[in-house]
Amino acid sequence: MTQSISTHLGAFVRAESGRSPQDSTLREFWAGLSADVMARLADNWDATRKRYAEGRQEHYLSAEFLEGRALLNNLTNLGLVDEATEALKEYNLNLSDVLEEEPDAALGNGGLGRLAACFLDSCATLNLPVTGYGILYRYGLFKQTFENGFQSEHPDAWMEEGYPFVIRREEEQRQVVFNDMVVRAVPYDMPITGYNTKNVGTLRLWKAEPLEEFDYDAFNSQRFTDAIVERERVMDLCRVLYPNDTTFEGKVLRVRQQYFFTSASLQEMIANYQAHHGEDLSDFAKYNCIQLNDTHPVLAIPELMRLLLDEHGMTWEDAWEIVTQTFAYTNHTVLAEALETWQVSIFERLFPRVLEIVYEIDRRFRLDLAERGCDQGKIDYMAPVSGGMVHMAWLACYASFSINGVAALHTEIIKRETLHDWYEIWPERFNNKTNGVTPRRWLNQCNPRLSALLTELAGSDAWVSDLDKLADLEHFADDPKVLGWITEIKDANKADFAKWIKNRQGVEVDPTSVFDVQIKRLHEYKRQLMNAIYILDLYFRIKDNPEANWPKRTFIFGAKSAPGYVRAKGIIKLINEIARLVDNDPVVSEILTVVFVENYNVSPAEHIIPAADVSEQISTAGKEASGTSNMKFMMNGALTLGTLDGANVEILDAVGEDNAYIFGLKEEELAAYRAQYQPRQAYETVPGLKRVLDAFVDGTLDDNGTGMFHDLLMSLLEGTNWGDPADVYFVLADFPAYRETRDRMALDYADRDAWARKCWINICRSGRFSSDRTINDYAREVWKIQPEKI
Ligand code: CRA
Repeated sequence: MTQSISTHLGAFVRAESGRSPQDSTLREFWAGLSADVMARLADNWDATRKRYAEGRQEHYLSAEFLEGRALLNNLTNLGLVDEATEALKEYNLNLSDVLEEEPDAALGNGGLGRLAACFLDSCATLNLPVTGYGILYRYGLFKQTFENGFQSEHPDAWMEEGYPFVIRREEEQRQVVFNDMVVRAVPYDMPITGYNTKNVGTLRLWKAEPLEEFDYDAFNSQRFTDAIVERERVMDLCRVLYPNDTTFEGKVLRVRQQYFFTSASLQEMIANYQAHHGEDLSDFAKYNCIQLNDTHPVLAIPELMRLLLDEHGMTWEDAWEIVTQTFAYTNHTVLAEALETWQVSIFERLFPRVLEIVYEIDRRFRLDLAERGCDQGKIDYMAPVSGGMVHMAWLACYASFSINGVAALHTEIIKRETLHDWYEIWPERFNNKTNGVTPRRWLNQCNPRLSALLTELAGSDAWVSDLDKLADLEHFADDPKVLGWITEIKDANKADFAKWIKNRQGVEVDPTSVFDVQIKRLHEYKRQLMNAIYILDLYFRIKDNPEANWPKRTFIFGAKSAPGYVRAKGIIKLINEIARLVDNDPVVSEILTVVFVENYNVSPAEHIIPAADVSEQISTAGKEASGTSNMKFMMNGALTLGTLDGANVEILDAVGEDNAYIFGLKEEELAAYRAQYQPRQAYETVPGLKRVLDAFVDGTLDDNGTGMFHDLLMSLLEGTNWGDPADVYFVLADFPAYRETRDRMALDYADRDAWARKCWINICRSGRFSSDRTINDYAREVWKIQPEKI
């Protein structure tokens, strides 16, 4: 199809709305334009799928894909942005208004899910034969509202009104058998377009459906409810994404979800192999590699064994050989509470045969370790099954040929601690793959002003698919004209954000103030609480001395808390209370604004990040495996205010100490510090701290009688009744250094040229943090795949 968008747009919109375009809604224009895009990529998509099916492929198994919106990404990749803009003008519509109609596909919680989405984008752009497999959740991550400052959660029925970017492939359905039910797994495919390429990759999302729509006999004999209940039991499987970030949810339904999508995906891989390479599966690992995105898809290991043994008649030894050459495992966290373990009884109930296989893996593992001379204590600790639990991470480590962490520091920590015993026995399996983010969405699309400048200075847009090219532009750091442009661009982006947030939440922000941003899931280790304490302290300092020359600042937050994570919810309420306190003060509100962006998600991030001056990356050292918003901010010329944690370490390496603001205890210092740490002493002696912390409970701030703020205070000063020490995350310990560094940063902002210079160096040195670099490393070192350009 080569005709311009304007030729067809009216017809596509009519098909969506059943009305003339003049009477159609913006949403119907979005749907019509999206349908046009799908029509345009169909042939290449088909050709790509066929091509990838022939050779060696990588399969990315992930319980989460946080895709966000698709239309702008696809229009950009197909080179259709200008045409779409023109076509919409004929109806007096703006492309940006139409784009805002699209719901976010929020099939993920946070970094891990968004990473999977960035990876697929890079694989498409690099023409790599990679397919993503996940679950078509009917409800994505909950929608967040604030009710009187408290988080409240609402269902996100993201595709209920129709979603043009997935295609149901009825004919490729599979069956997944549980002990207590048999379900149909129906694939819904989402095309993943790449930049400057015809290749179109695939994200395959499985939906669970009953074998029969409902039991007609039951229905006929008036047992309506029985007929419906059975059907709903199956539909429950994919109903909702578990809203936990890192901490894990011990629910049978979650294990069911994991088995459901891994089994369906493996069946497809085997069928595809046999269609192209014959019945004999001996060479399966030659043509297939499977990346396990954390432990959520680890059931694929015993399930592939089961399929090879029971359905394809292989011996244990041959099957195990294939399995151990097929799987690679990525660890995303060192937080103990996130290492999934499941009760044996759950497996027994859902899939006894898989349990039998897990026990056999366990038996052989124990023999293997005994032969290596390990003592019984160590064997019991490392065994896949112990204490009535199946340890998914241990199973992953035993069966995978590659085990990687997601930033250099994180990989060192898993080698030294989390997975140390495995590292001792199989050091060659361990490798680092520092995360990355796609510069298409996170720079080219979300920051058109900066992108235009980069393209102009570089003389082409080649940087969009080769971000290292930005290094060639670094010399402009000494060009005052360019520094002026950088400042103008940032200011224009900040004005856009001001309009957007005013429209969304009615909040007024001053675009000339410093925009200081922390956006990420709400978790104690990420220390949004330390950020809040700083703001409250600043509030008091301004009250003490209103005449001083305080720089104007806007503090921006975006964060969802897991619904059951009470303390995280307390921190949300606290920040909202501080926002109110500041806003109600006639003096301080002239200088500070605190904005908590409601329902933070991928598309709000696209509005926030280009407008940021300061990127808050302040986790307790050693706790944030990588972080990925740190990279997005860097690309958009925000300066990092951070600890030496996760990928911050590598950002600092790239830009140098003059171009980042680093503070706080280092990971290797924490253990010794803990031995003598007395948070109460910090509370008594660090100037200003007592007044701030007392304000939690003395009536300055109101938690509406919930006791939440008292609990926050106690978590810092007393520890908890379940054995945590006081201030587990060293908030009060790092506070003085944080305050000093953050104050200094705000003052530095006044010299806009010097500031712009630092921004520019951050932008030009962000090449290493493109997910293209990460994916090239995986492709070369782990997956052993080559580009297959159609
Ligand atoms: N919560 C880490 O905490 C990391 C992402 C992606 C996380 C982040 O630091 O950037 O993964 N871990 O690697 C995780 O989900 C289950 O563990 C995350 O998103």
